[in-house]
Amino acid sequence: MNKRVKQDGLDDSAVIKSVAQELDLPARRQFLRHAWTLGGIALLTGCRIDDSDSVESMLKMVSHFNDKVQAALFDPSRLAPTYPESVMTRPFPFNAYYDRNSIPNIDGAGFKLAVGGLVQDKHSWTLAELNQLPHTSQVTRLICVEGWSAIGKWGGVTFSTFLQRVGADIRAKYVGFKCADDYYTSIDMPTALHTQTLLTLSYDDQVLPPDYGYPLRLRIPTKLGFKNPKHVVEVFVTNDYPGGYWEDQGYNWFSGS
Ligand SMILES: Nc1nc2c(c(=O)[nH]1)N[C@H]1C(S)=C(S)[C@@H](COP(=O)(O)O)O[C@H]1N2
Ligand SMILES: [Mo]
Repeated sequence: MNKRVKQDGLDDSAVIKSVAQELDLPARRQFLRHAWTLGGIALLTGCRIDDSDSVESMLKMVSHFNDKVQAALFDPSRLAPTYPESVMTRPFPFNAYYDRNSIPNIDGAGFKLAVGGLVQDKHSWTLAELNQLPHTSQVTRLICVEGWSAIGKWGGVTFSTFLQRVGADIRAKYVGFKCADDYYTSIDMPTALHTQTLLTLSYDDQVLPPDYGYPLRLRIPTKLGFKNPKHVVEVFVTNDYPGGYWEDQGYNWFSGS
């Protein structure tokens, strides 16, 4: 990830501590065991991630972690902490592999979400159709591996509801996402079906702004920020490992709890 300064003034250990404190004891132990994937590797390794040497060593560490072990430990009933709106981070940080000038400019009126792979119904969804599905919202923390975190409010459709509507084969291993920029990522099916995984259409009760992924992003509070794709244009269900933009450069694929 590119060089940047932390955006919300929190220091690394404060981030780790405050997340850990939200958890009850068994979950906290679990969290602390996995903290280097959850809270940003820098937090535990003491690697500064603003110079390329330590990014290298960080990536090496990450690649030792076994996705299968993490998947086996995954408990779909474990919830990410939620917060009152009063502690939302304002302004909420923008992050992407490019700067603000390059945010994709998407025409919502013509927008369609493509749906592919192991699903019964492959019709593309307009925003109006998506807005007709039942909506919910969450105030959760987005944790970026670069060493910052922020609390925001996202609204939209519980992703499992959407998967049900399209007749997804939930025995499949992966759900993949393609974005309007060159970004892509993928998640395991248990995470796709997790109750807090949200097909997001709004931020802070407003139409999702371009910064945060207009018109559609996946919000997955049990995963690191880079597994929360913005500007999603296609969802597909597959048994073939789809990888991801950062995952294919060495970042741990599971990256979550
Ligand atoms: N399409 C797309 N989605 C993306 C990214 C990106 O560059 N492009 N960056 C990821 C990373 S690394 C983070 S931390 C979050 C940042 O989300 P935010 O801009 O809403 O804070 O988006 C993720 N989703
Ligand atoms: Mo990130």
